[in-house]
Amino acid sequence: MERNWKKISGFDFKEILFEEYNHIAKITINRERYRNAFTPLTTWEMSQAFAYCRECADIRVVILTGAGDKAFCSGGDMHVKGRGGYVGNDGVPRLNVLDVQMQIRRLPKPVIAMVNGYAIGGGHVLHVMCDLTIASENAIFGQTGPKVGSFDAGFGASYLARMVGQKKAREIWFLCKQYTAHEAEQMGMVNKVVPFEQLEDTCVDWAEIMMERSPLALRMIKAGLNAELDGQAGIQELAGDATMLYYTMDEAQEGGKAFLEKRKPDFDKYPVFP
Ligand code: S0N
Repeated sequence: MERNWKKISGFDFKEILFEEYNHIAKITINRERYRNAFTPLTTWEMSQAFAYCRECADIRVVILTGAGDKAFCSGGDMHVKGRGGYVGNDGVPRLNVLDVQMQIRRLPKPVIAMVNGYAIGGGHVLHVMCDLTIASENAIFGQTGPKVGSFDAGFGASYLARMVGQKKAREIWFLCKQYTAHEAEQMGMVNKVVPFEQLEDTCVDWAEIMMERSPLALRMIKAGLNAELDGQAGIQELAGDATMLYYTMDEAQEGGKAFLEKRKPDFDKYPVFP
C-alpha cells in the first residue's frame, strides 16, 4: 500500500530521510550508492532523529531502514575509516554509531528494523539493537569485522550471543559468513521474513498493533528486558521509569508540597499495598 510519509520538519538532513506516518517515525539511511554505509554525519543525523523520537509524544513507534532494495546498512563507510574511527568533514575520527546503538536501546518506544537487503558489519549490529527485526526475503545478514579490520565486542557480540547463542555468535564473528533471512530467522535474530513487496506493510501493521497496546506497559517491558542484561545501567533505566511513575502519584506530590508549605508530610493517608 502507498503511504503518505511526511517529512518531519525542522531538520536539514543530508544522509538520512526522516518521515512520519500515523505516529510512526521512519528513519532511512539514504546512501544507496554505498549500500547505506554510515559516515559520522549519517550517525550524527540518526542521533538527532532518535532524540526527536524520544521527545515527541506523537511518535509511538520507530522504523529504521535503508534506502532502496539492496541494503539496510553495510556498516561504517570504509572510505572515511581512519585511525581511531570514521573521519568526518571536521577531520575528527569518531565511533558515534555507538551513541545511536544506546539511543535505540534506551528509547522508551519500540524500534523495528525493516531489513530490506544487506545488514552487514556495523549495519548488522544496528538491526541487532532494534527491538524487532522484520526482513525481506532478499535480506542478507552477517558480520565482517575480522575480515576488514574491525570488530564490535560490545552489544554487537554479547547481545547477539543472547539472541543466537554463544556458539552461533562465535561462528558469525569468526567466520564472517553471510546468512539468508530465513537462516537469521531460525537463529532467533529475525522476527519475520516476508516478500520484499510486503516489507513496509508488515512493519506498519506490527507498529499499528503495538500502538493499540499500553505505551507504558511496552516501555516498562522494554526496560525490564534491558535491565536483565545491562547491569547497573539497566537498573538505572528501570528505576528511572519507576521514579517517573512515582512522581505521578499523590504520595510523591505530598512530600514536595509539605516541604514548600513548611509542614510535616502526611504519607499515612495513601494506600499501602501488600
Ligand atoms: C554490503 C556488500 C556485501 C554488498 O555487496 P554488493 O551488492 O556486491 O555491492 P558492492 O559492489 O560491494 O557495493 C556497492 C558500492 O557500495 C560500496 N560500499 C559497500 N559497502 C561499503 C562500506 N561499508 N563502506 C564504503 N563503501 C561501501 C562499494 O564499495 C561499492 O562502491 P563502488 O561501486 O564504488 O565499487 C558489500 O558491499 C560489502 O561487503 N561491503 C562492506 C561491508 C563491510 O565490511 N562493512 C563493515 C564496515 N565496518 C564496520 O561496520 C565496523 C563497525 C565498527 O568499526 C565499529 C565497531 C565498534 C564500535 C563502533 C564501530 C563503528 O563503526 O563506529
